[in-house]
Amino acid sequence: MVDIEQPKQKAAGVPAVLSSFKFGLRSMGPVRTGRTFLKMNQDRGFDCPSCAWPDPEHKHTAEFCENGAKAVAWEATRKRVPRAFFAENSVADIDRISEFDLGKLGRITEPMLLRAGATHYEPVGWDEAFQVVARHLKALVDPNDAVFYTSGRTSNEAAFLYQLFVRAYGTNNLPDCSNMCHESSGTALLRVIGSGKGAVTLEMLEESELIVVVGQNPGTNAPRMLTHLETAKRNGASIVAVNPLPEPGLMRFMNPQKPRGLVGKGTQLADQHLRIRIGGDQALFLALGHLLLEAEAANPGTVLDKSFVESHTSGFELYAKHNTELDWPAVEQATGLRRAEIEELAQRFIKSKATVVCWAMGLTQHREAVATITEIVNVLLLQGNIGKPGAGPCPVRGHSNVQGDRSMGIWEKMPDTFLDRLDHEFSFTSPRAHGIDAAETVKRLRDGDVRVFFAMGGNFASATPDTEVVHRGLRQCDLTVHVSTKLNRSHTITGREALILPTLGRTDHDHTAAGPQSVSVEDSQGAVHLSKGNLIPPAPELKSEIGIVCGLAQAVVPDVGQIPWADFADDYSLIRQRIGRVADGYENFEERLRDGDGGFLLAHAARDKREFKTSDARAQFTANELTWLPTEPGRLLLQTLRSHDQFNTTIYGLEDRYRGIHGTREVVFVHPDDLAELGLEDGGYVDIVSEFRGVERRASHFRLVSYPTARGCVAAYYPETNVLMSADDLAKGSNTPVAKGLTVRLEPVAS
Ligand SMILES: Nc1nc2c(c(=O)[nH]1)N[C@H]1C(S)=C(S)[C@@H](COP(=O)(O)OP(=O)(O)OC[C@H]3O[C@@H](n4cnc5c(=O)[nH]c(N)nc54)[C@H](O)[C@@H]3O)O[C@H]1N2
Ligand SMILES: Nc1nc2c(c(=O)[nH]1)N[C@H]1C(S)=C(S)[C@@H](COP(=O)(O)OP(=O)(O)OC[C@H]3O[C@@H](n4cnc5c(=O)[nH]c(N)nc54)[C@H](O)[C@@H]3O)O[C@H]1N2
Ligand SMILES: [Mo]
Repeated sequence: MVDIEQPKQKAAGVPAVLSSFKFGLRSMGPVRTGRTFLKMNQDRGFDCPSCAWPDPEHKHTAEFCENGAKAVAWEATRKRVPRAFFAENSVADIDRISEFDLGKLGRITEPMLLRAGATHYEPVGWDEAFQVVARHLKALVDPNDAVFYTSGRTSNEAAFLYQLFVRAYGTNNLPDCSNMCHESSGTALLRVIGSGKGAVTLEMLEESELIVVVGQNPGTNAPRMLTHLETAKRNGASIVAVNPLPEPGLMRFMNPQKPRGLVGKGTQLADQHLRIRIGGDQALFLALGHLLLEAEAANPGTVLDKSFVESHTSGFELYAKHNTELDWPAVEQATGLRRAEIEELAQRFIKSKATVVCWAMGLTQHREAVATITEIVNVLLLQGNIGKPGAGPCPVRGHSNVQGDRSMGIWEKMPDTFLDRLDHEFSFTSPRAHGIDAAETVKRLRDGDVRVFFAMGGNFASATPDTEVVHRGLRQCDLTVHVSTKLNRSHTITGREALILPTLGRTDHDHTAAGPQSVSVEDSQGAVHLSKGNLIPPAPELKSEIGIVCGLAQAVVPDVGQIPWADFADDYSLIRQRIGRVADGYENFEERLRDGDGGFLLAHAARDKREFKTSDARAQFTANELTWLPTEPGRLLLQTLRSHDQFNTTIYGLEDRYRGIHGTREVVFVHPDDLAELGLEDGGYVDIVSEFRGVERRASHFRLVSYPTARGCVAAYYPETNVLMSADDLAKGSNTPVAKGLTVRLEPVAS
């Protein structure tokens, strides 16, 4: 039943614990629920397949959260999609099932093939499945007509072999979910601090005096982060939320890991909330930098870390000159904030000796995301807030191993230094021409220029912009292949031929001819550790992602280089030995895992030694022009975001408890004054119409929800709103599809 109520004032607590167990019991039953939840994020257990937030040394008890528990229960379900399902339902029938209901069908257990001209998938043996892929790939004159996508759950070992296979085949077409996620962070940070990775560890975060959480909803998307924010708070930190929405997780938190967090009022987390207008962050940080410079000029030697600026940075003079004048009216318009609010935040920066800025999709999925992130780094550099306890830039990654996949070479433009080592290690020559990213793949699909589309996990058909265009493009492929744990939309939008290759998940026990195997992952803060599933797999013949890649490689590129695919399939430590000789920072991988009792922290020059691997070995100040998103009357800025009951395109349920939404996802959150101004009413229905470069795109029939969002800003859930995005609307420099800050209008329709 649809029910809309007031948004919650606080997050987690008893409802979160109950919700985890309810979902667990429903999917797994009592024994499996206990067995699974107790092994999560534990020493010698499996890594939670949900978000990339780190675990404190992997030694604590029950470090799990409601949404991690849902991710696990979703994967560890007892349900299986039976053979009969595919015999009874044509692909067109399955395509009519919603993403939510597809996920509920259960785990897939055997390879399924859709033959050319057929209407139904049919079971097929592994060898035949590999031969189908080989037949298509070998027939291509140009390997670049094939595309190999990766989602961020793939383990280090599987990712490493997968990119090796793709490069041995002859292309760098390795787009990944990161292209749509933190690519802007990587691009910006690499440019200004010489590493694309965040420069803050868990311990550093807890020592911070000021933590600014910008464009991120940790209460839903990285719930375990709240525990660490709470600790930092107890250590004296102030916490500031910069967000168009008053996200309950940030406002008040009841720690479900602690008895006193289950009852009572919880911890007040945010000391200040700046209800920023969508796309106003660059203006905000420009203003903060301006205020810091002004305060330093008024009281020299009290605000900036002059010695850090002089010895470790370049570009300060230019930046300071550029930022002496500030157009306050423009800043207020851009941010929707009052000058006094910005000045209050500036005072917090001035007072703090150690500041961390965290961010996620609210910053990265904007046209000017790269400039915005470099603007944040400007402010951090002014006070020397990098490479010391309690300080630094902290992008919070999404998928549990998205950062590790990059370290392993999943990137369409991996540097030659990596490729040289790869070639040397395996005695072949990998291509040097850059491949295509996710946005470019969408464009190639649109132009009918992709022949084979292969996906290692994920749900490309739903996660990408311009849904109709992507679907049309996928249907024009000769072959589409998906390595997956469960059914999703990407399996029903098929090429002329299509394969579904089922695989083991993180929670499944992986036993090869050489015995039980573990894989490894790298979290958001650069900690690497082993992960080992403990549940009996859904079917005995199910292969791991590693087994699948090795099988494919033996069918497609058996003679390229010297690559012992069969040995790799049996013994994953052999893969780690090779990773240790190829991947940056992973030297002596296997030994360090052993010595570190299953985990270790990767080095990060800027974080550990204030060394910056930029062209002049200094961190870079950048002078950016003020950018923001003006709108015409009657137009609003739309952000597409996650509910509390989904993992990306996987829908766990129709509840967005913290925001007061029950039983539906087709809602659009609008400020009450905007509703009044537009002559719309809470509870009424509208079509959302986007207008990019004069082209209209429509998402039909959304219920209006009056909500305390920033003025002029509306929000609706992803992926239902991906139909509104354009494949040409991309972040400058990173090519990330713009998913926040779309110009839209709301057209009333009959309910
Ligand atoms: N349970 C669960 N966990 C997840 C995921 C999931 O779907 N479910 N997804 C995983 C993945 S892949 C990722 S990338 C992360 C995503 O984690 P988040 O980035 O937290 O995800 P979103 O829901 O996109 O939330 C964007 C936040 O930014 C705010 N925002 C939007 N526009 C702006 C803006 O212009 N300025 C500012 N300052 N704020 C803005 C929104 O109000 C919202 O709070 O979570 C990961 N973890
Ligand atoms: N409008 C809009 N679009 C967005 C975003 C947004 O905020 N707004 N966010 C973007 C972001 S941040 C991201 S990361 C992308 C996500 O894009 P993807 O990573 O492509 O999408 P997911 O929904 O995470 O993929 C889920 C599927 O992965 C498969 N899967 C799950 N576990 C495993 C496993 O262990 N192995 C394998 N092989 N498969 C598995 C399951 O079949 C499941 O259906 O979407 C992007 N798209
Ligand atoms: Mo993501």
